[in-house]
Amino acid sequence: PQTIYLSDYTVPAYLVDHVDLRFELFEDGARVHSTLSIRRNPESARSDASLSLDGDSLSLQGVSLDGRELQASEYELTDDQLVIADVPDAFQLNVVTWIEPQNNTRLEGLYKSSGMFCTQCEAEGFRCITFFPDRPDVMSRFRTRIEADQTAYPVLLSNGNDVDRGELEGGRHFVTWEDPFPKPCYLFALVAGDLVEKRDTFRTCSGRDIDLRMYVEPRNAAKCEHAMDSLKRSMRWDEEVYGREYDLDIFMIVAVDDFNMGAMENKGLNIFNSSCVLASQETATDAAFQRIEAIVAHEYFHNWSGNRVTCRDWFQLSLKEGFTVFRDSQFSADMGSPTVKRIEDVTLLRTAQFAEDAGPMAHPVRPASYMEISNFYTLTIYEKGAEVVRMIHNLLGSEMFRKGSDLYFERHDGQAVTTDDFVRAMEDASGRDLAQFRLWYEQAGTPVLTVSDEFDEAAGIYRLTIRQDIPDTPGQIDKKPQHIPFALGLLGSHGEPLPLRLAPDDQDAPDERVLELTDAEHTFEFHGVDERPVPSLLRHFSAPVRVQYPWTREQLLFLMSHDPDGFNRWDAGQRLTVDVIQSLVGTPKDTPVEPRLVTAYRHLISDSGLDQALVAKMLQLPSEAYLIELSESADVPAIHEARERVLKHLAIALRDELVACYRRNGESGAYEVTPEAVARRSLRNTALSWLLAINDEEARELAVRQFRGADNMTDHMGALRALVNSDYEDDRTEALATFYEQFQDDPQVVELWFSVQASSDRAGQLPQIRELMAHPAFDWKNPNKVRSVVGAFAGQNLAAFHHADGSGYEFLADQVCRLDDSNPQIAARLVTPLTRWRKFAPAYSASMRAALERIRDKKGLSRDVYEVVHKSLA
Ligand code: B3K
Ligand code: ZN
Repeated sequence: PQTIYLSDYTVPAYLVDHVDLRFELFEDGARVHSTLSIRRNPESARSDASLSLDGDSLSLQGVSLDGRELQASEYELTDDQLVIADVPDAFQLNVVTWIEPQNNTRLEGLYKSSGMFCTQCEAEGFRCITFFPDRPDVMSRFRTRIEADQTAYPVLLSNGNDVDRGELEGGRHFVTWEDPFPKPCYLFALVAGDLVEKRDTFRTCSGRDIDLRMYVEPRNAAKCEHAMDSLKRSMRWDEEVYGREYDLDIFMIVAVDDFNMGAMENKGLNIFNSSCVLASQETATDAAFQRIEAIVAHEYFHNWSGNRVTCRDWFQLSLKEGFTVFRDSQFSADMGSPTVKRIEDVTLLRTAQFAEDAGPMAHPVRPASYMEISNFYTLTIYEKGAEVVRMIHNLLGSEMFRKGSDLYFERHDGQAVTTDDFVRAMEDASGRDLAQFRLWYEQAGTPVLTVSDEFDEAAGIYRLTIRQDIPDTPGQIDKKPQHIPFALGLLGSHGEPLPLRLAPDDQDAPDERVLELTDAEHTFEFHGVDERPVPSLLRHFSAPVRVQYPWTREQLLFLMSHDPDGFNRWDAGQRLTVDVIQSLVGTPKDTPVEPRLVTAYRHLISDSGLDQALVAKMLQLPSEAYLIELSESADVPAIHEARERVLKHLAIALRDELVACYRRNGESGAYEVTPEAVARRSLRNTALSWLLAINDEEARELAVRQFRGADNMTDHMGALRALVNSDYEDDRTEALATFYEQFQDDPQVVELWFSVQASSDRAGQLPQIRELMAHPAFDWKNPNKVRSVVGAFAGQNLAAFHHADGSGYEFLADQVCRLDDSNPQIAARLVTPLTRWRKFAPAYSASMRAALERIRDKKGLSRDVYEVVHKSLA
C-alpha cells in the first residue's frame, strides 16, 4: 500500500458544482445514475486535460460526456480510478454504475442493515457508490432521486428537502431530495426502509420552525424520546453558547444496527448506530443515556463545525473532530456535573490516548502521512484534538474564544479549510500569538512535566520549577518545547488557598493561576509564603500532559480532602491508590495494605455531606488498563492480583460502611438521569460489587433482590455484573440465563449481556468466549456484536487476554484474520491491544509479537490491517 503525504497536497484539478443522482434500488443490487456538472478549477496549476475519478468495487455500465456515449477506448479503468484522457473546460458527465449493497460487508458506501438500505461515506465511501473526485475540498450541490419498492421501502431519505415524490410502475415509488448547501461527498447519505417516524419541532432563535424526525424500526418506536430531547437541548445550546442556528427546514436521525462507528453527521440526515441513539429506562444504562446525549449533540454540532465549514483534506480531520468533541464536552458539562464530565474525559485520555501516543501508531493531531485514513479516526485526533482546542480556550478565556469561533465560522462558511485556518481565526480575534502553540498540532507524544519545588523560609519564597520533555515518537525526535497552560493553586496547612503572589508587592493576587510554559524549563517564585505549601498542580487537567512530582502519601491524602478543585481532589485519590497498588505488585499476599487508604475511603463512603457525584467517581479504583499504561514492563496477572487484593482489603475493612452506603442510596422515586440520581445508582452498585467480591452473604441476597426488582437497566446490570464477578456460580448462571431470556429480542441489551461476560475474569475465559461466539445471537457481520465479545475480551478482560500461555493473543490474531476479509475497518481496530506489545514483560511481549507476525503473513491482507501491523512491528 501507498503512503499519502500532507506535503503532496494540491488543489483539485476539477470542481463539481452540481451532482444529480438517481438510485434504482433492487434486491439483487442497485443502479446508480450520476450526472456531474464539472469545470476546470481555475486555481489548479495542472496543465493536462485528463480527468481522474475515484471508484472502488464498482461495475461501470456506461459513461457519456455532454450527452455523447464514450467508447471504451476513450477512458481507462484502473483498480481505483476512472480516467478520461481529454475533457473540455466545462462539461456534463453521466456515469452509470451497478453496485451490490446486499453483499457489502465492509459497511462503507451503500449497504444493507436489517433489511434497510443505508450509507456511510466518510471518509472514502462515496467512491463505492459512483465514480467521483472523492476528497473533501470538492463541494457540490446534490439532488438525489431514490426509487424502490413501495411496500418494502416506504421511507426514502436523503439530504436536504424532499421536493418531489410519486408512484412508479410495478409497485415502485420515488422521492427526490435537494440539498441547497454545497457539501463534500462524504456528507452524502441515503436511507430506504420500512421505518416508523417520530416527529417533533424546534423553534430557532430567529423564529423558524424546524421539523425534527427520527426514523427507526417499528420495534424501537418507544426508544426515541431521549435522543429527541437531547437533540432539542443541543440545538438550543449551540445557539446560546456559539451563536449557531440550524440552517435547513428538516433535521433527521436514523438508527441502524450495523454500523462501524458511533454515528455520522451527514447533512440534515444523521445516521446512528442503534446503540448510540436508542434508549429506554428498562434497556439502557445511565452511561448509555449520557453517551447518547453526547453523541446526538456531537453529530448535531458538526452541522457547523464540519459541514458548513469542512476539512480541506483528511490530514485536517481534527479540525472538525477535535473542535466538535470539545463542543460536545462543554455541552455535557453544562447539562450535568462539570467536574464529573472532566474526570470522565481525562480518564479516557490518560488511559487510552496516552497509550496510543506512546505506542507505534503515535501520530500528531494533524498527521503528516497515512496509508489508510480510516485508521486515523483515533483518540489522538478526537480526544487530544479536543484538549488542544480546550487549551486555546484556557489561554484566551471564553469571551475571546467565542470571538475567535465567530470569526472562524464567518470567514470560512462554505469552505474546506485547515487546522491552521482555525488557529489563525483565534489569533486574529484575540490578538494573541499562537505560533509556538501550533506545535501541538505537529508534534506527537505526551509531554512529561517534571516538577520540583523548594521553600525558602527566611525569604518567604516558594519556588516551583517545571521542566518539559516530549518523548520521541515514530519518525519524530528532538522535539521543540510546547506552549503549555498550567493551572495551579497552593494550599496552606489547614487546606486554605494561598494567594499566588508572583512579585513581592503583588496585591489582590488570585489563589489560582494559569502559568504559561514556553521554555524547556521555568522557575516560578511565589512571594509572601509563610510555611511550605502543598501544591495543587495542573488543575482541571489544564493540558494533556503527564505530571511528575514526588508527592508523599501524606500530601495526596491532604489534597484528597482539601483541594478546592474537585478534579484534583479526585486525581489525588487516584494517585494515592495507584501508588498503593503499584507498591504491592509482586509482593507476598500478606503484605500489609497502607492503612491510611482505608481511612480515606471510609471517609468518602460515610460522609454523606460530600458531593456524592464526586464521591461516586472517587470510589472507582484505577483500572487495570490505566495501571498498565503507567508501568514500564507490565506483568498483567500480577497487576490484576494486586488491584484485587486492595479492593478486597478495602471491602473487608469497610464492610459495614458499604452495606450502609448501599441502603442509604436505595431507590428514590422515578428514574431520572440527573447527576444526583446517577451518583446514587453508581454508589449502590459499587458497594454491591465490592461486597460480592468478598463473598458477603447479605450482599448476595441484596444483589439477587436488586436483580429481580430493578426497574432500570443500570440497577439490573449492576446486580448482574456483581453476580457475574462473584464466586456464587449458581447465582451467576441463573442470572445470566434469566437476563437473556428476558431481553433476547433486544440487540442492544444482548450486547450488554455479551460484554458483561466477555469482560469478566470469572465468566470470560477463552473457552467461554468461544461459546459466546457460537451463541445464536452472535453475528460476525454486526460490529457491535464483535466489539461486545472479542473487543471486550481483549480490551477489558486483561488478565484473561494476557494469559501466560499466549492463548489470548493467538485467539485475537485468529479473529483479526477472519474479519480482515469481510470488514477491514473493524479488523484494524481489533488489532489495537496487540500493537502495545513493547509495554509488557518479555515473555508476554514475545508472544504478542508472534501473533502480530502471524497476522502480517496472512494472504491478501487489507490496507487497513497492513498499516497497523507493519507500523507496530517496525
Ligand atoms: N464523522 C464520523 C466518523 C466517521 C468515520 C468513518 N470511518 C463520526 C463523528 O465523529 O461524528
Ligand atoms: Zn465527529
